[in-house]
Amino acid sequence: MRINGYINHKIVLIASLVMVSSGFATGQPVPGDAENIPYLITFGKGGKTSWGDDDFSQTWFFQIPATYKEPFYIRVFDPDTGGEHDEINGTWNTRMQYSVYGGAGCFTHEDAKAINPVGNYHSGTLLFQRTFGADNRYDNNWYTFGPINPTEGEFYSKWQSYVFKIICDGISGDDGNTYRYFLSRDANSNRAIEGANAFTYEYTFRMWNDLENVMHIYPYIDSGCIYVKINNFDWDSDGTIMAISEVRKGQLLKASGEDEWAEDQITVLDEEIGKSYDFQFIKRKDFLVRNNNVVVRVENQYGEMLKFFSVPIGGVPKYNPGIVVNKKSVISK
Ligand SMILES: [Ca+2]
Ligand SMILES: [Ca+2]
Ligand SMILES: [Ca+2]
Ligand SMILES: [Ca+2]
Repeated sequence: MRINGYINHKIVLIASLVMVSSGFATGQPVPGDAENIPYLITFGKGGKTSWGDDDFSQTWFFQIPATYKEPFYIRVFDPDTGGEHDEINGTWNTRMQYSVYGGAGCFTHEDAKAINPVGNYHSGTLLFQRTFGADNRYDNNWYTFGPINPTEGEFYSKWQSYVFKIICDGISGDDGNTYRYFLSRDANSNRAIEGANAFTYEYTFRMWNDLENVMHIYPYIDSGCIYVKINNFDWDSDGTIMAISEVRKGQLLKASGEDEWAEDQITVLDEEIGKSYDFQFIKRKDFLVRNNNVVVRVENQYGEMLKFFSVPIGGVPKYNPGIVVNKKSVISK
């Protein structure tokens, strides 16, 4: 549908506001609804980085608005490493440890916000911990942590929210664990919490095994961002990675090959501040790269890591040629 730029912009803006204010039914699954990513993936620490996980650990945070007072649950789909969904290497011999943290420092400790599982990245108060190997009970099924009282989280006044952390560590073995999370009001089903969100600083995920699906992640551009450095790992030369915003039609990013990092840098435009980029992962079409796992992280000019939110802040950006870009911001690199 082609409509004039001004109206189109208004529609996008209204859609964005609706998404931000509702957050409902989209904020709770990890990966998020708008991302079209089948699974998170974490390998056992005996694995090879060439299979697509650089550090055998993945950390996610959940943000729950202080207005929500009821107990909640963190549900994990296919927490085991065996049977369906997971990626075998030889025989199944891998154990995954899930740790749920609340309390002071679970989010704001600097090691928790770093991209490598070193130092005190397990900061905060341990609420739950459970280790899974191959386990028929939870294969292709959900395991539920909780109930959790929202006030057991770390209160973060800037968001008027409580923040929790869940870490998945591949403590032994060499197989790949695919899994998903859901932040739920209910222990036995997935019921979203209005206004909640989830985020990570380093995203390790599985691509779809087909040629047509496009996968997305949405780094949030906070005020003060002048440029961002984008790193991706083990993309296996699987097509193209693009950055899109309302004022960026589709900028190709340098993409990695096998078992290597690629780094690229883009200058942030004024119009992009306070919103999210859409990073699109578009698989090559000449042959299917199977079971492609990739790691992505973004940092600003100070080396601070940007957050990937499951519900993109400001909504999913759509390029709009009707927006006049502030020329000053283009020149000011
Ligand atoms: Ca194995
Ligand atoms: Ca499984
Ligand atoms: Ca699994
Ligand atoms: Ca890969």
